Amino acid sequence: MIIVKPDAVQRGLTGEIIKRFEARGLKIIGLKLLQVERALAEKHYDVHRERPFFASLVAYITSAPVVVMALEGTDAIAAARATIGATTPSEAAPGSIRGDFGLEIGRNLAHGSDSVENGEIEVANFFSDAELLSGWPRAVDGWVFE
Ligand code: DAT
Ligand code: MG
Repeated sequence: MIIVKPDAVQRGLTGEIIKRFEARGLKIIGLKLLQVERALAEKHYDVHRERPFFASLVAYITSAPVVVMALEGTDAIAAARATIGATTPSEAAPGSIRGDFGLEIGRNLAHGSDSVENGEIEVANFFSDAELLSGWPRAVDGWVFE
């Protein structure tokens, strides 16, 4: 589960960010633009509820539209998180999304689930079953997956 965060959408980086996951071979099974409501934001960031930055995290993710994306593929969690880069953009590797486009932790452009289990929970929080096309036959699959 990927979120192209409000700063990335506002900066016109949505296409650039989607492109990186798509080019890597990850298969898009869900994609939409939405304004995150406060309740959904608090649910999404529930593990951080007791952290001092929780309020600013909720304010940030609800501040403007986001693009959410559900991806499928070999080691999708590890691959997507490497493509996103380290949490603090100023420390993220060049070539990663955060390393190429960001500086501050509170404007770190993209979210990626940290486990398959959390990914499934997050996808269910953001998408209805009807909005997901799991396992659609992509023409290039045989050239991406062995
Ligand atoms: P990631 O987004 O790399 O998975 P995370 O799950 O640890 O990082 O934290 C979620 C978000 O919370 C992160 O993208 C930015 C914010 N955050 C994390 N640690 C923070 C900190 N020490 N100060 C401010 N914001 C923080
Ligand atoms: Mg995280």
